[in-house]
Amino acid sequence: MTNISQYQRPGRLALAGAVFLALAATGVTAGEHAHGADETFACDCPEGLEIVSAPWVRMMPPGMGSTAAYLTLANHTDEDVELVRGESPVAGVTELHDHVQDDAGVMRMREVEAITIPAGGKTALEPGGLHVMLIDLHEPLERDQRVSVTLETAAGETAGFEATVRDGGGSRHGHGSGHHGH
Ligand SMILES: [Cu+2]
Repeated sequence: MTNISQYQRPGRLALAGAVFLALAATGVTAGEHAHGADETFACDCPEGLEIVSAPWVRMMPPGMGSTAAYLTLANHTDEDVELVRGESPVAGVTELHDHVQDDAGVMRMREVEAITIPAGGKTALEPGGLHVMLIDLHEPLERDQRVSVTLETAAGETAGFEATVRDGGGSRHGHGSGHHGH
């Protein structure tokens, strides 16, 4: 456990620290595996819900006050799971967003009331589509920083995980295209 300080500023995020401890305890190293759609990643998730892609947060240029988190969730239960809320200690406001095409054919993001993970299915949060919007960042995020994110279901259960800050590649539109309305 000597490496916590590499990822967390001491004393800053008790919740993030707790999640990190949980990650370490399970022996899962999230963020190291980009392959394998059915590989699972550490999550303090409700029964039947799993994270099946490495959660990540887009590294933004200096001065950008918001960014987004991405991951793929699998629902192994026989009922749809609806995510209705998000929270992160790094952001003043956390929202669930999607991208939709406007009348002029331009993709714009907007807040959605829920993100559904269908029974027996998967839902991908990825650039250009669904995402967890992190708004009013308290401090600029640093590359490889681990960001604690908690999602809440309509049933009031929570899915807590850590996402690693990394570059988004830049080839796909989305949060890198400068249309932030926040
Ligand atoms: Cu957004």
